[in-house]
Amino acid sequence: PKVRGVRGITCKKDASKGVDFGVLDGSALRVGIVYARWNDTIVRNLLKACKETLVACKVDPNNTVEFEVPGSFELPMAARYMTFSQRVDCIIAIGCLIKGETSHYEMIAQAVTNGLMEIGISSNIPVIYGVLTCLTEEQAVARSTGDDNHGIAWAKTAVEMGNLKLSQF
Ligand code: DLZ
Repeated sequence: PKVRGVRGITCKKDASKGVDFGVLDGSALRVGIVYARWNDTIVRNLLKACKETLVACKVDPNNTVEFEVPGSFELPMAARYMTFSQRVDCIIAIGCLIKGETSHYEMIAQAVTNGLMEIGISSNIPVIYGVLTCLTEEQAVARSTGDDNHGIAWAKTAVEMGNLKLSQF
């Protein structure tokens, strides 16, 4: 099936795995990225794929700004700081939570998920949920490397949502 996307771009829907984003043009966008240092190797791979995809979608690297924070729990606060300036059209929050032996993981995952959604809704700036929540390190590696590197989809989602935001004003 075909569905109408933002600004008349037609996107193909792939029933098996989310959405084919079609041709994305992010040349008008200012993009914020916040990322966590915990699980650094994983996060760096996600960040790299994300930034490469933004460029492939014509986002000008001079129109991006990055904040680094210690862990995923700090991502919502950093995203909130980024919204204050109103100088970004979308924000991508990148982190990786890997389950340990206690309930800490569930607590942080829930707080971060709710926090990021709340910041997007309250600021009118779309916040892309780029946090891997994995049971094992192997799961995290699989989702941060190769064609299944989730940073690719997060960048495309940011461009689509940023354009949607711009089209509302
Ligand atoms: C403390 C902690 C733990 C145990 N695990 C992770 C993790 O897997 N991924 C992550 O991004 N951060 C982790 N953190 C750090 C917290 O996110 C946070 O930085 C600290 O609790 C300080 O607020």
